Amino acid sequence: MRGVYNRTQAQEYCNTFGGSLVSIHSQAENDFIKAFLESKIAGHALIGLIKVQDESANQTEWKWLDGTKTDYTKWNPTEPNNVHNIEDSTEFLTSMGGWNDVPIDMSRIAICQTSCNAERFHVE
Ligand SMILES: [Ca+2]
Repeated sequence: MRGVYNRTQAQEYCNTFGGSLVSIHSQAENDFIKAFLESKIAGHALIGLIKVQDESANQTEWKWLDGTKTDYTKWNPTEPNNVHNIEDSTEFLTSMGGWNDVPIDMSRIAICQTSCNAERFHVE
């Protein structure tokens, strides 16, 4: 976790050490992220969930930047609400322990993960 970036910059930063913006696949992982952000006194942070257009189905879907399956979601109540129709990125709101869709250029602290299971979260 480091710095304040928009989504593109955040993912580029995570890529510099072979990682990606974090993906979350269970309540346990979500709880871990919440506790981690609380320990850093961080109110919110970008996670790796992005909205993409599925041309064939003519609809949008949420996908993780690391390519893993979207098998768990933890949207806060009334989210994703796609305010002004431009909310294609996702932030973790620490106080609520859930997610909010935000504009793609929204700058936040980045939470990265690496592919090494034993050292999944890169901390700075
Ligand atoms: Ca929203």
